[in-house]
Amino acid sequence: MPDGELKLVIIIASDSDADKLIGRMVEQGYPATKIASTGGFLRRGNATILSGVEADEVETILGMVRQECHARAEYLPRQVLPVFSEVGPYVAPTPVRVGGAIVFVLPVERFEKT
Ligand code: 2BA
Repeated sequence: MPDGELKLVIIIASDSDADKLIGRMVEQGYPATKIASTGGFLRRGNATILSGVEADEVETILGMVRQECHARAEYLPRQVLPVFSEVGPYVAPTPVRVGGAIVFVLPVERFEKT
């Protein structure tokens, strides 16, 4: 990896979106590692992608994330949601954001490849 300023991009996405995204990243020559993960709120499987890139490549990756990971609302019974577990017999489904992506961009202090 070249000596410019490095960033670690961490992307949390649904499994299906992450598969499409990682396919595109690798096709376009960006390094990527996919880790199986689980959302703390919904307890559903999702995927975390790690990509160490030059600072000026971050926007390109974010563009791919926006194209491949679309948020939508899913209506879930309140009983399955941890914050609404103490409700009465009638419970209206609650909209929850699913899909889309959560992205963190971190500075990389040091990178070594042995
Ligand atoms: P989960 O924790 O399973 O959350 C799934 C979705 O449920 C969230 O979508 C959000 O719309 C909703 N949600 C989460 N906590 C909630 C709460 N206390 N009350 C009401 N609704 C709540 P996203 O925000 O798109 O997050 C998708 C996944 O990204 C999360 O799955 C989690 O795995 C990760 N994530 C989101 N924000 C994070 C953060 N600040 N740090 C680390 N991971 C994060």
